[in-house]
Amino acid sequence: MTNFDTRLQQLIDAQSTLIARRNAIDPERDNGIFERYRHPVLTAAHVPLHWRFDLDRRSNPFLMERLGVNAVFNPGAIELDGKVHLVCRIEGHDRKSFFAVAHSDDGIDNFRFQDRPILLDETDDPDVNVYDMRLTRHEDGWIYGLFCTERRDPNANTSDTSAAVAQCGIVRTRDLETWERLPDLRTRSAQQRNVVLHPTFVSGRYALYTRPQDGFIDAGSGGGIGWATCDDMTDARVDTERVIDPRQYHTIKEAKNGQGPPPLETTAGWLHIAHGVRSCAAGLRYVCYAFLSALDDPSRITHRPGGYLIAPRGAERTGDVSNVVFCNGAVQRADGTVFIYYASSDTRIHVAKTSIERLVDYALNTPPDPLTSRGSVLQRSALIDRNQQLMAGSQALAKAAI
Ligand code: M1P
Repeated sequence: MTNFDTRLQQLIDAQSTLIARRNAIDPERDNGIFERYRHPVLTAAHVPLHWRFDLDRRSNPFLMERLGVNAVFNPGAIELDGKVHLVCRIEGHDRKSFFAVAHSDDGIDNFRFQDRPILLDETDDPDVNVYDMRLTRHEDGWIYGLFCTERRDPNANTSDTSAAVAQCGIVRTRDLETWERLPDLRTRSAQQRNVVLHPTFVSGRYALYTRPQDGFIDAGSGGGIGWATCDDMTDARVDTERVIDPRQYHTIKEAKNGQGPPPLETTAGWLHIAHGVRSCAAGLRYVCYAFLSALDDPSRITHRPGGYLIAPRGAERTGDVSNVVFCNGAVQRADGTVFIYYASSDTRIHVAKTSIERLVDYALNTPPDPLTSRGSVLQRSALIDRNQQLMAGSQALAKAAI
């Protein structure tokens, strides 16, 4: 065997072992709300070898990775034909992101990338970078993918090579194989990210969660999760955006926030997963949180459990952009199981398993953020008082006071 053959076999074996590895719930991180798994479900190392290496021994005798993959993260998620499909954000060594579909039978193990990356059609204003697709199975029969399209800011000085404008790109598909590009969403806001299509018509119109913002990074005077409606997704324009979930001082969403996946329909209301961002000495910290809105009016928030639902833990804390968890994909299966796909530190994808019943309980019964330290102590004292009464009558419960 030549070095080339030996290396190729090693690469194939390592990737096969990685893909076949069974994941397991991590018992040390049990909070009753969801289960985390020990290993990420997708990483850069899962990307097929023939997407990265030139496999021709004549042109690549050292079997080098010619088109490296830096990260696989922020997937949209959907169940199709009984399998869980993730439309992942893949970022190459060149910093460009693109989309590719991976699927798994059970939503936890053996995610494999399909065919080849998605080659999106362009609009008249070509995208420079695309990322973070939200997949919505709409009641009109289409699966829509709303994503961020980023281009250089046309008004930036020549010397400014980082100013960008983010807007919402739109595609639709029926099978995750053929994608029809539609015109970008038009709003009155300078920038848009994290735009998500609601799965049902609301008063006969398409409804969108938006995230108006002034600048590329800063929400500025904008920010918050907005609500807008439009008549037609093939020419999507909104006149007004109303902020339904604003940023708030000294909370997990102080700097900015954004809707995650399309909300899940439950008997108690629409269950939303979103991300909130705050500033700290280490930079921006991204966590996921949840809220519930009314079934008959998804823009009316009825319950706001305080604090975060998912924050980065352990190895999740580090990566390309550390201290980040971000979720734009979740799948609700027929038996009520919910898989929340979240990425850590803009580097890899994890799954958390829960159920609709548990998420609804969480949303209905987790107290709201009291907004002050004193309020927080009063809230916790009330819990302690109730528990002490219970513990006084139960030896088993009394052991909890260790
Ligand atoms: O780097 C963290 C996240 O930053 C952006 O999120 P937001 O629009 O809320 O600022 C996005 O670029 C997202 O992809 C990224 O994970």
